[in-house]
Amino acid sequence: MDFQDLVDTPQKVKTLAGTVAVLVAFPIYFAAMPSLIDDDMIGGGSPGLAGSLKISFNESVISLEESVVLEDGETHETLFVLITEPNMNIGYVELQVSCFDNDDPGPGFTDSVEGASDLSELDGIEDQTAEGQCSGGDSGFTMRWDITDNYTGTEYTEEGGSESEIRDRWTDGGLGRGTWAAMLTADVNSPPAPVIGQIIDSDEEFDITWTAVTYIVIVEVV
Ligand SMILES: [Ca+2]
Ligand SMILES: [Ca+2]
Repeated sequence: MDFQDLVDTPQKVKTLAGTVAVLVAFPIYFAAMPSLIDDDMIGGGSPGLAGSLKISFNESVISLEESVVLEDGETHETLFVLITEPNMNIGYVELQVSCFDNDDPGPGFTDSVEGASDLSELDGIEDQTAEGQCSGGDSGFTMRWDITDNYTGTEYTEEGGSESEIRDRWTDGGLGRGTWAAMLTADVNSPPAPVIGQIIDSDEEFDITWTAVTYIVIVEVV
């Protein structure tokens, strides 16, 4: 195929002209618009612009604590209204309920607690249920919702990415603002016949902690 074949119809002539125009326009475009080019596309030789990117997270923790004493079968609704600064993302939200049943006359009648979230006010976040024994150590239960996928808050460095890609990755998508609610139900166990002179276990105290870890992404050239 020679040049004549390329230009033997009006359509081919137009296509060829378009191709040449793009080839000419591109270097001018990049020369005129350096601010549109990602720093790491410029390559070596530009101190302060090229190199690895360090991604870190400036965290703020928002928390709410309350305690409640419940009898057997009694329920308690706990509420956590989460409002963030406009530029903050939510990494994750945790609900921790702890208890320690130490008011039985002897072993074998450990209290427990059940929990069910009600996130009907929050779009796009799944409800959870959990339960746990009040038996010391790792007692009660914890629910956790990851609002930003894979968020740990751990600093890292990256080669070859762009800042906008990184900022797109570290976002909560606007989820999680509003009222977080959960219902607790106590299961209090005590010996069927009270031992004379001993205290009967009739209730249990629950410590409730809501925690939201929020962050701002910081991207630096290193
Ligand atoms: Ca008990
Ligand atoms: Ca108890």
